[in-house]
Amino acid sequence: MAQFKAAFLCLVALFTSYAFAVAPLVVKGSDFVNSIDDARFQIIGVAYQPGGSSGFDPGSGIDPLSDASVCLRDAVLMQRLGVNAIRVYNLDPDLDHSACASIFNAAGIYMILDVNSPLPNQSLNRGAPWESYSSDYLERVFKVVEGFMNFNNTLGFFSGNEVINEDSVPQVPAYIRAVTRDVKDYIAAQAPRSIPVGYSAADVRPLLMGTFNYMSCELSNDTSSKIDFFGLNSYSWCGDATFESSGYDVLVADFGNTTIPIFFSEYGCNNVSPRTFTEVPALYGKEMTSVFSGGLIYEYSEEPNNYGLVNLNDNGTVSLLVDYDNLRTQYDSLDIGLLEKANATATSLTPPSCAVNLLSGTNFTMSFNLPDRPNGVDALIKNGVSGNSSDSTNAVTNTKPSQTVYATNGQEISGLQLTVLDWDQSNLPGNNTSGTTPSSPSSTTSGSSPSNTNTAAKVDDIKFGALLMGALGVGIYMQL
Ligand SMILES: *[C@@H]1O[C@H](CO)[C@@H](O)[C@H](O)[C@H]1NC(C)=O
Ligand SMILES: *[C@@H]1O[C@H](CO)[C@@H](O)[C@H](O)[C@H]1NC(C)=O
Ligand SMILES: *[C@@H]1O[C@H](CO)[C@@H](O)[C@H](O)[C@H]1NC(C)=O
Ligand SMILES: *[C@@H]1O[C@H](CO)[C@@H](O)[C@H](O)[C@H]1NC(C)=O
Ligand SMILES: *[C@@H]1O[C@H](CO)[C@@H](O)[C@H](O)[C@H]1NC(C)=O
Ligand SMILES: *[C@@H]1O[C@H](CO)[C@@H](O)[C@H](O)[C@H]1NC(C)=O
Ligand SMILES: *[C@@H]1O[C@H](CO)[C@@H](O)[C@H](O)[C@H]1NC(C)=O
Ligand SMILES: *[C@@H]1O[C@H](CO)[C@@H](O)[C@H](O)[C@H]1NC(C)=O
Ligand SMILES: *[C@@H]1O[C@H](CO)[C@@H](O)[C@H](O)[C@H]1NC(C)=O
Ligand SMILES: CC(=O)N[C@H]1CO[C@H](CO)[C@@H](O)[C@@H]1O
Repeated sequence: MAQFKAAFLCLVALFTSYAFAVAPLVVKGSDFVNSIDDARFQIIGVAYQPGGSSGFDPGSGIDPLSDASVCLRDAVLMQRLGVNAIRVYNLDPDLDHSACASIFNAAGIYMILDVNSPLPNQSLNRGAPWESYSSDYLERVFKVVEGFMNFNNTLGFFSGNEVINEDSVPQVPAYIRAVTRDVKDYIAAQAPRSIPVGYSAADVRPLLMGTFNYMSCELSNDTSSKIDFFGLNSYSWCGDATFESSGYDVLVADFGNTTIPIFFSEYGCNNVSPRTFTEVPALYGKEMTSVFSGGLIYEYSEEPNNYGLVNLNDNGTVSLLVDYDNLRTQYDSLDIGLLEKANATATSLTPPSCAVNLLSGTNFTMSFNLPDRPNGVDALIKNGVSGNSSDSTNAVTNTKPSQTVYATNGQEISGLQLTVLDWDQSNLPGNNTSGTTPSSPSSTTSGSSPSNTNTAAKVDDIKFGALLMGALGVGIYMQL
């Protein structure tokens, strides 16, 4: 009987490890670490917003993580590329995301999720944050948390994206800390584990360090308002730049004292096309990994602003672009051992206390007085909101995408398949690749043009469009 029971438990264990891949990550000092084995985790990621920032249409019943067949197709191509994380911006909290979350989990890919959207009352208004900081707004935010808090591959939430810039009023930082506080209090009251919450900043250099210090310091009278990690949207390395010419050296010096994880929440300048991603070896090399925890390339799918790694064709097929091959080549050459090495100094750092001498920048706030919660929000936190929350991760049984995928040479790639990772595994470059073409699959086409060549989009146009949307955007301020 005991033997039978042991065998049965073994089977259960096998099944469990088959179905559920990644372990939750936790923040320790300035590192993300695996909660099971304490290995350091660095983000090798891509921004994932098929349809682009303007494609978000909650009435349509579709968002980037709602269609399992699309998620399977993209997870397989991302696994093959070598990524271990995606960032998803605009989510409809009324949809069921469990199938997609389970697919990315099985692929060993974590999710970083923005709780806001560009629609009215779904993000802070940088001109008058007190108008948008309402219980309706926070209920929507909590529903996003509710929809993702049960998945072990939820790496974290962004409580804001590029809210602070030259046009934001001085009160904005206090409101971002207030939203961060409310999200963290909601997680503490309702989620099965502590999930990190961070802020994603535009690279507006005069405001950057003030923003970072304001958000990451310890406030003894409002402890949960401190961010757990900081994302920087940085487009300062273009073409064959260097560590110095890109200003990455300045970032490393400026952020050298960080007590929380920092990473590029968007990067990948496209002024020079095709992109060869020479910043990738710099970001994951010795000079930067002591301060940065990787980054997310902007962006998976080709959209009007020309940052795509793949073309999502109207007929459901996918065409890989040369940037996909170039990025994969760069990822494949990374020293994974270096990336996973934990550093006892880094993991034991504690944040500084908030004080005005940490702050800088013209018109940057000097006040750590945070707004009180709007009426009714305490009750939302205490009682929970009714989001579309799946209890847990499902087993992924269908591993073969139904869509055709074309290599950069136009040939169809056959044999594409999701590799379901073992428990406690996340994806790594060079592992878990699938798919071949009739001609040599490994020939990279670096140097040739993407099939849909367009000249690189004008950075300022993109920025303007994104600011108009009032939320996410490609923060392109190369003020070196
Ligand atoms: C999530 O991680 C915990 C360990 O922190 C583990 O006990 C649990 O089984 C995991 N759940 C899934 C669905 O993988
Ligand atoms: C969850 O989403 C599914 C479709 O995505 C929908 O049919 C269902 O009604 C939603 N449930 C709730 C509680 O919103
Ligand atoms: C936004 O929220 C405010 C305050 O709750 C409300 O008065 C206004 O009608 C809302 N606007 C939209 C477009 O929903
Ligand atoms: C980092 O901390 C050291 C020691 O406290 C200090 O001298 C230095 O100015 C700090 N650097 C930055 C960029 O804040
Ligand atoms: C370890 O972490 C500390 C604190 O962040 C940093 O100063 C140091 O350079 C790191 N060492 C290595 C080898 O990365
Ligand atoms: C789908 O569309 C792409 C891009 O227009 C085209 O190259 C491909 O041949 C089409 N495939 C099918 C099966 O229609
Ligand atoms: C600072 O704020 C003042 C008063 O609102 C304004 O006149 C000035 O232009 C601002 N300066 C900058 C650099 O934004
Ligand atoms: C909380 O502490 C900060 C920093 O010490 C201080 O500036 C702020 O006035 C305090 N807020 C309240 C409500 O006491
Ligand atoms: C996975 O990747 C690591 C690091 O690149 C490599 O050492 C290892 O051999 C790979 N494993 C498999 C099964 O390909
Ligand atoms: C089949 C296969 O290649 N599996 C690998 C997938 O990636 C993980 C982590 O990178 C490896 O441990 C597996 O061996």
